[in-house]
Amino acid sequence: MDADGVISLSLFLKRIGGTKVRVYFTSPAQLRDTICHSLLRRRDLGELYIFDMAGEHGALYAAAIYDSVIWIDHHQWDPGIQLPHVKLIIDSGAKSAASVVGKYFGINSPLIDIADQIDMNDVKDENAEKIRLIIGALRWKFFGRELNTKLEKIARQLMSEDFSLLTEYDSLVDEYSKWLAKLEERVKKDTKTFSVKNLKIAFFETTESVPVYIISNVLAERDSFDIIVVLIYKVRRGRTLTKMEFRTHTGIDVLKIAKFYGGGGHKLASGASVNDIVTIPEILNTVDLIY
Ligand SMILES: [Mn+2]
Repeated sequence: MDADGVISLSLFLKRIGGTKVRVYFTSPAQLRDTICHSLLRRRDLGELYIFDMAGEHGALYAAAIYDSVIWIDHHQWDPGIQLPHVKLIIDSGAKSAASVVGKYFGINSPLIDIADQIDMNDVKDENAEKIRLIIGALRWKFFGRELNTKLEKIARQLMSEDFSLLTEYDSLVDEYSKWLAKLEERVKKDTKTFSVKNLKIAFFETTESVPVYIISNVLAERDSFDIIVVLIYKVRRGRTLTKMEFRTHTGIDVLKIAKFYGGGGHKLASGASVNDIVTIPEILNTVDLIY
């Protein structure tokens, strides 16, 4: 559901000449369910392409119901199983999944460098910043099926590599930028910092989805943190769920802590979802235990 995923889709669509396909944007925690949902009431399954997603056994077996699967990713994970018609192309050294998709399909595009910049949180040019803001704004404003449609639309617009098309999002981005400015103020005010085993740890808690790079960048102005933890608490059917995001300014391996909570990602950027409330003291204990 992020810029890397959207750009991966855009490159793929370009490769197949913009043909109509069914597209699902999802998260690692939802991947198996999304695949199962996509299977319903289909006579012919055909090919499934999965981009920019770490998987696990359940998702792999679910995907394997399709006639053939091409799974292209750059997260750090071990599929563990080999299914004959599931082709896994995982390059955990790649800056973006889009760069692996580009290489696989033999596509050269300025979009690949843009995906690299956004996924590494090292945005240098105007178009990369614009695309990051538009996708952030869409995710802030829309959800569910509507968000899915909007993200597919922008992937199709990006196929042209004509970035002047993106002016239609200007007013939405303006509105979103105002919200981002308020978020930055909240981060400055509400971040809690701790030190465990000589590691500087910063926590930001929220009840709404937030772009994690903003929090990491705002905190980088204050200090160099070894672990930045963003805790997003959501209530579903009376139960509190915790979405955790981990980043680092100092190169500490944060994949380790995400894996402890059943998540995954990259060494320098990772996340996990837990069907329960996870508090700051609990996470501090975990850091003490595993680092
Ligand atoms: Mn990615």
